[in-house]
Parts: sequence; C-alpha cells; structure tokens
Amino acid sequence: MIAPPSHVLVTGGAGFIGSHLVEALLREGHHVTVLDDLSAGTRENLADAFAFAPDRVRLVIGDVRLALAPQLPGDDAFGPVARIVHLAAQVSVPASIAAPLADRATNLDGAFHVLDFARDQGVAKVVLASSAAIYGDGALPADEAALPDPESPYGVHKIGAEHYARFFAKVHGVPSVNLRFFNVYGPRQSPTSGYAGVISIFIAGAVSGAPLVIFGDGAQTRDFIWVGDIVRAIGLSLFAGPTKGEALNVGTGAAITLNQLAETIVRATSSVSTIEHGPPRVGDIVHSYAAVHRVHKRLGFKATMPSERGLALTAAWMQGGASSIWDV
Ligand code: NAD
Ligand code: UD2
Repeated sequence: MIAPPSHVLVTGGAGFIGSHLVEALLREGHHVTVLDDLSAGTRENLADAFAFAPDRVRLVIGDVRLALAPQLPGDDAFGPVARIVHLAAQVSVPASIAAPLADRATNLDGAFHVLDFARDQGVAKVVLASSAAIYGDGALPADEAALPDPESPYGVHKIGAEHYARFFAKVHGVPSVNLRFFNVYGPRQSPTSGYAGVISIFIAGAVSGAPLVIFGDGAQTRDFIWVGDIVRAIGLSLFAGPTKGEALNVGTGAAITLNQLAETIVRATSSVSTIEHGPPRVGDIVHSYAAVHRVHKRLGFKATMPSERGLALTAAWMQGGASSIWDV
C-alpha cells in the first residue's frame, strides 16, 4: 500500500473486514474516518486501531442509506476525503431472502449515496465490496467475464451496486473498482450473529465441543480467503490507477468442500465435536471458487495465507487470543 498519506473514508469500518483494513491504513500513515451504524460492527473491533493511532482515526455513527455529506464532519482536521472504501452492507444471503427491500436499502441505495458523495468530493478512487454471490451457481471457476446470475436479493443488489459504480465512472468520472470477495474468514468474524460465516460458526462449535452441523451433504464448495489477504487486495486497488468500475475477483482460486472444512477444523482444534448433517439452506449456491488471473494481472495480487494457519489463527482468537492480524 505504498502511497503518500491521505484521508480515507471507510464505510462499515467497525465490522469484521473493515476494522482490519482501518488498522492497515493507519499503519501506512493515513488518516481514517469510519462511518458505521454499528448494526453489526462494534467499537471493540476498533479498539486496536484507536490504541495505535488515536489522533488519526475517528468513528462517525452514520447510515449509508442516507446522504453522506450531512453526516460527516465538515471541519476536516483530517483534510478532504481523498479515497473511499465502501464495505458497509447487510452481509447475509439468508437475511436478504427474508427481507429483500431492507437489503436493497442498505446494499443498493447505500452504494448510490457513497458514489454520489465521491462525485461531490472529487475523490481519487472508490473501492466497493462486491461478492461472489453475484455469480450464482454458474460455470467454474467464476470468471469476471461471465454474465452475472445472482440467486439471492443480496447478489442482485451487489451487482446493482457494481453497475452504479460503472455509471458514476462513465458519466461522472468517479474512478472506482468492484472487488468481488469470495468467502472471507478470520478474527473478528462474529460466530454469534444470526448469519455468521460458517468458519466462525464451526470453530466456535469445535472449541466448545458442540456438534458441527453441515447444511446438506457437505459436498458443496467454497473459496475461503483469509481476511489479511482481502485487506492487502483492498490496499493495492485503493492506491492503484483509476478504473471505471472494473470487477476483480478476490479469492484463493481453490475450493474445498464443507465436509473437508469441518474435518480440518475438528483436527486443527483437537476437538471432540461430532460432524452432523441438516437440510440444505434455501438460497445457497452449491459450488463456488474464483478465477484469479485478472486480479493478479491488474494488481499483482495472490492470496498467500495457508488455510491450516489461517484457521489456527482464527481458532486462537476464538479462544481469547488477540484479534489483530498484524505480525502474525
Ligand atoms: P460486517 O457485517 O462485519 O461489516 C459490515 C459493516 O457495515 C458492519 O460494521 C455494520 O455495522 C455496517 N453497516 C451495515 N449497515 C449499515 C448502514 N446502513 N450504514 C452504515 N454502516 C452499516 O461484514 P463483513 O464480512 O466485514 O463485510 C464487509 C463487506 O464485505 C460487505 O460489503 C460484504 O457484503 C462484503 N463481503 C463479505 C464477505 C465475507 O465472506 N465476509 C464475502 C463477500 C463480500
Ligand atoms: C458468504 C457471505 C456473503 C456472500 C458470499 C459470497 C457471510 C456470512 N456471508 O455467504 O456475504 O458475500 O459469501 O460468496 O460471510 N453452512 C453450514 N453450516 C452452518 C453455516 C453455513 O453448512 O452452520 C454452509 C452453508 O450452507 C454454505 C456454506 O456453509 O454452503 C457457506 O455459508 P456462509 O453463510 O458462511 O457463507 P455464504 O457462502 O452463504
């Protein structure tokens, strides 16, 4: 992320991915404003960031479903916002099926408000968090050239947000990139939220000895990527040259089955947990892994964290260890 210090706005910066990104930006010497409504994120997630650089980070309790300018400090001791990373979202696929219009308000309207603010401020770059969910159950590996075919309102709104980015780039000259994250895991991904990521749920279960319940036969696959790799990809794209809302997959390029994942976690935590199977979950895509040639060509990015070590670091956090991922 080698770049001259600037002022970065991170929406959703109190969340799982966002809080690690905020720390990375502060470590690189930047000023960071976090805008977050704390509907899922927490102040605790930002404790390490505030401890590291209290005079270069601030948390604004705000809502991306509303225009941003009136919610942000006008004084700007940090200087004008130069770049934006838009992570704020409702992240659960099942929740989007249960309440599609609430998902639209956050995930689609939210992207509009962020891009409209970016246009007004004349920022140098906007990085938006998109998702592998936009592919649906399409051809594999999922390639950016494929026609999006989302199978949930979450995926519909994420591809809609991408199109807004391309509209603002072409019509208003707002430089942006859409990063399609695959399944992200690591410390601070809460296992207790109603729609937690499977790795956080499985590790919490393994640590407590509770059964790990796989939805379906466990042959379904996912491309699980360490949160530190995601943060590195965000930083590279944030300070790379302008693009017009181009989409880049950010995954490892490898898939594992849920059965393999559950067995690896039980082994890695020396757990007594049993592995059980329940009914498949409505709206789930079956197979998912990323084509990673484009992100490597554009940014020189490759995921590097070995899954066994990433799982062990996440388990250590789950058992009371540090949540910061630096110097690991
Ligand atoms: P998260 O829930 O921890 O982070 C989302 C943050 O957005 C939270 O801090 C939440 O409080 C905030 N937020 C929600 N609604 C808001 C609103 N209306 N206004 C302001 N803030 C709001 O989840 P995460 O896993 O860190 O996800 C970050 C981004 O990455 C999201 O855009 C998500 O769709 C995307 N993503 C995540 C994954 C994954 O596997 N975790 C995969 C693909 C894409
Ligand atoms: C994740 C993201 C979502 C979206 C997508 C991109 C989360 C919470 N959601 O959705 O934002 O971007 O990735 O591809 O991170 N499972 C079980 N048992 C459990 C929980 C889950 O078997 O207790 C299975 C589930 O049926 C699915 C897989 O694990 O097959 C992954 O589920 P998930 O909720 O962790 O993530 P996903 O892919 O639905």
